[in-house]
Amino acid sequence: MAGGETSGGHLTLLGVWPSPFVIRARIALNLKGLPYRYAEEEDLFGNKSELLLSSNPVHKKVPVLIHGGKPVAESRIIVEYVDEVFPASGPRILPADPYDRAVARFWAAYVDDKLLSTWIQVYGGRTTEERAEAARQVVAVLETFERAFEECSRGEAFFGGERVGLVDVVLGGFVGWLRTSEEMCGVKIIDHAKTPLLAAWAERFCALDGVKEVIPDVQRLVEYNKMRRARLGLP
Ligand SMILES: N[C@@H](CCC(=O)N[C@@H](CS)C(=O)NCC(=O)O)C(=O)O
Repeated sequence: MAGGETSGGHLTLLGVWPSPFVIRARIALNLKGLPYRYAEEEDLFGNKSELLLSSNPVHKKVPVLIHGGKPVAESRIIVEYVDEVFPASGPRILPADPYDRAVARFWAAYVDDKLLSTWIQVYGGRTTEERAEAARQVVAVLETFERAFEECSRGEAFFGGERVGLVDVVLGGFVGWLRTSEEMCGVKIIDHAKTPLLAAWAERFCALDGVKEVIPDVQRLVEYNKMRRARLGLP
């Protein structure tokens, strides 16, 4: 099926390339091997497209997946949606066992509740010291993920075990940004000495087909962050 056509109609993803939320939705679609049209919002912070405003009138944020004309918003919901709607396409992202599924959802939520809220100051903190302090706090959050990896992976390559699962996709969307921390504030966040399992996981995950194409290059993200900071009047 070409041009985004699937059994329930065309798939279109509205996004912007640097967004960790969009990246996770793209990873899920890619890993499932689903054809979709990717539509980049040209001016997300100045002039949102009519399609975005009408598809996600509550949050007005990307990503939005439009399936056969019906919008699905919120990245984690999109990841779960494509896995549920296309169970036979590609590998399953959600575990079959209800307890394992609950655990995966717990850690996926922790990415947004804790990692994102801590990291946001690395991105938007006022001074280099504020940003470096936020980066040190992110390292502490990753130490928690190091322990979670040990528990969830059961000695295999991914949080999902032998195969990529929900936590891999949700955390994986952030890896590009976590890798830019050293250039942004002088503190390395993905640190082989402090979180060796996670550092090895990040390399393994980013080398996968369907993932490597959508994780942005560090220098491109650094330049993007400089541009956003200038627009926000941050030094
Ligand atoms: N909880 C949302 C967050 C999405 C989000 O924050 N998207 C940002 C781009 S990274 C956005 O669209 N921002 C536009 C705005 O704030 O107006 C999700 O998981 O999809």
